[in-house]
This record gives sequence, structure tokens and C-alpha cells, in this order.
Amino acid sequence: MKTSIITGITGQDGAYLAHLLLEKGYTVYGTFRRTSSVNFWRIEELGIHRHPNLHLVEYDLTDLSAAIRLLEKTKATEVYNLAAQSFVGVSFEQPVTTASITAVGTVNLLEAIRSVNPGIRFYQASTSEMFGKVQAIPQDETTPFYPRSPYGVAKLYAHWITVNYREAYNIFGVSGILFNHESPLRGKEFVTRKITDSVAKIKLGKLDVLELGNLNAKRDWGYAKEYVEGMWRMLQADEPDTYVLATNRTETVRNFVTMAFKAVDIDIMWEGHGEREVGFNRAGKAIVRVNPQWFRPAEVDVLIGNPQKARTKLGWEPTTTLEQLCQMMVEADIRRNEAGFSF
Ligand code: NDP
Ligand code: GDR
Repeated sequence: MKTSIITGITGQDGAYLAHLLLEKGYTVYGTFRRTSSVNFWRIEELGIHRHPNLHLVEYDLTDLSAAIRLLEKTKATEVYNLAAQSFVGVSFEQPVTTASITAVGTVNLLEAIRSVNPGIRFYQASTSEMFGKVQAIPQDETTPFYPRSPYGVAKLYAHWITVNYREAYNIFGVSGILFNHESPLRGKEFVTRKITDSVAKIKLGKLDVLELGNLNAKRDWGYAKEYVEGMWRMLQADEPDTYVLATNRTETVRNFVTMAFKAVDIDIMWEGHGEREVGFNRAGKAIVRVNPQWFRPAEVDVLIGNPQKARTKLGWEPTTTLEQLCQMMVEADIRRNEAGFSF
């Protein structure tokens, strides 16, 4: 039986990956940060919070000594580093915290692996945000990086330090460059879930207007449950490598909004441009409005990934369409809002 560590068990991907690894018979140590009100709603929703092979352990990425003890105590042979300050918007306000968690947190784990057991296989959660101001369309493993946020810069350090430990110390360090992936377990600060939760509230008469930032941003959105399968496959490969996971389809935020309202039979008409853009329903009532408060100091305009390498070498293939994903998220948020669920 294999033993793995997943940092960030309270996050979207941590929950799905834990579910997958438990199904495969792993013993899983899922790490969470000590806070005054830790929340395990995602693993509860997946029904794994009381699984006998899931152990929840306190760990903060910024503490090297904690990383060493974590590896010594668990004797894990696979580490999936999913924890991060993962919100791009906040990284502009908290660039130093973002660097210490997202960048230095990664080298802490790699240093611990190097000291405790260099045979551990390590997965680093890299991101399409590293492509930032894109240098090619679509982006793949060979596309030059140009990050556009403190988050993207921190993740770029984490990516390269993983590659460096692979080359310098022969550590099985894998970097998965994942494009945006969403699900009903997505945090509400991210745009897709903010939209699906607000659409549910508008449908149920609990909210009047959804306020958003840049509607023109284009993203390659996939289904998180399928992406964690790709992470696992990367660590089972014969050699450590870097892989892109993406759907190869890109849509604007505006189109995602239209799609989400369509899922509850509301047609939306767009008028105006930029800061003045508004979405109206058939009765002529404004239900979406742009609020520049949500604009970012520097934006990533368009992301679209080419997952050919993962398809060929790992047999990984995304199958859920954006329409299906959007529908699934809206339905989950309607159920939750009806039940008074607030996460
Ligand atoms: P989430 O924001 O849902 O989860 C992030 C996790 O990191 C949470 O469990 C959080 O804990 C934890 N965390 C934050 N800071 C620390 C810290 N100092 N010490 C320990 N744990 C910490 O992210 P996702 O699940 O969406 O993403 C997983 C990873 O993949 C992240 O690294 C993200 O940057 C990356 N990524 C995500 C993509 C996506 O589209 N979802 C795409 C590409 C990369 P807490 O609950 O306490 O905040
Ligand atoms: P992103 O995701 O920055 O791509 O990072 P997010 O959903 O936050 O933004 C996507 C795009 O939507 C635009 N946008 C808004 N975003 C938010 N959050 N709120 C709004 O109201 C809003 N209006 C418009 C943004 O400007 C942006 O262009 C996510 C995270 O999961 C990262 O951790 C991960 O690395 C990348 O995806 C790939």
C-alpha cells in the first residue's frame, strides 16, 4: 500500500485528489493550516472526512522544520504539493506572503525531501499563469514564460526549483502546468464559482446584480476531478517531467456568464463596453454589472493550452465539456443556496 502526502487538503484539488488516492488504496496524509476555524467542507462533501486511511495533519508550508518532521513521521513515498496562496487578485495586495508560501514553501519541501528521503516522488502544482502575457497560442511545455502577477512569479520560481532539484539531485520532481480547472468545490473568490453561486442566488431571488471585473479575459477551463487524475499519472510515469493539462478550448468570462444564466433558463443581453458594460434580462433589468474594483493591476488576457504531450505520454484526456461543467456548478449552487449552505 502506498503512502502519500497532499498539502492543501482543504482546497479544491486537495479534496478531489485525496478522494482519488483513497479509491486507489493509498494511505493519505492531508495537510491543513492551523487556524481558529479550520473548514473541511470539501472532504465532507466528498464523504471522505472519516475515511480510515485519511489522516489530517497540521502543516504550514513556510516552516522547513515542519516539512522535515512531516516526511519523517509519515514515511510517505509521494508528495503532492497543492498548497499555495492561490488567488491571483490577492497576490497583488500580499506579494511577500505569496512569495513565502507559494515559492519558498516549495523549496522547503524539496529541501526536506533531499534530506529525509531523496527517493520520494514530488508533484508541484504549476500553473498556466506562468505563461501570463502569452508568447504563443496555444501554450505548451515549450512556450516561454512571462508571468503577470506576484502569484505567477512565485509559481515560476516553484516550477524552476522543481526542475532544478530534478537535474541537480536526481529527485523525481514533476511539474504539472495546469490550466484553470473548476468544479462545484471551487472557492467562491474565483470567477466561475462566483458566477454560478450568484446565478443561483439571482434565480432564487436572493441577489439582484452580479458584479464582475474584466469580462474579456479568456480562459481554458476544465473539470478539476479530471485534472487530479492527471497529477497522479504524472507521478506514476517512468521519468519525471513537465506536462501541460488543458482542454484546448478558450472562452471569455462573458461567455461563461451567459452559459451559467442559460443553465437556469435566463437569457442575457449585453450592452456597453469596458467599465460600462451591463447584462440585462428579458424584462430589461440589469443583472450583471462591471465593477472596476475587480480589475487587476496587470491582467492575463488569453490562455489556451495544448495537452498533446499528456495525451500521448500519460493517456490523459479531458472529457467534460464547459457546458456540462457550468451546468453541474450551477445545479450544486442552487441546491446549496436552497439548503442555506454558505461556503
Ligand atoms: P485552493 O485555493 O482551493 O487551495 C489552496 C490550499 O492551500 C488550501 O488548502 C489552503 O489552506 C492551502 N494553503 C494556503 N497557504 C498555506 C500555507 N501557508 N501552508 C499550508 N497550506 C496552505 O487551490 P486549488 O485547489 O484550486 O489549487 C491547488 C493548487 O494548484 C494551488 O497550488 C494552485 O495555485 C494550483 N493551481 C490551481 C489551478 C486551478 O485552476 N484550480 C490551476 C493551476 C494551478 P486554507 O484552506 O487554510 O486556506
Ligand atoms: P485566475 O482565476 O486568475 O485565472 O487564477 P480567477 O477565476 O480568479 O480569474 C479568471 C479571470 O476572470 C477575471 N474576472 C474575475 N475574477 C475574479 N476572481 N472575480 C471577478 O469578479 C472577476 N471578474 C473578472 C479575472 O480578471 C481573470 O482574468 C486561477 C487560480 O486558480 C490560480 O491559482 C491558477 O493558477 C489559475 O487559475 C490557472
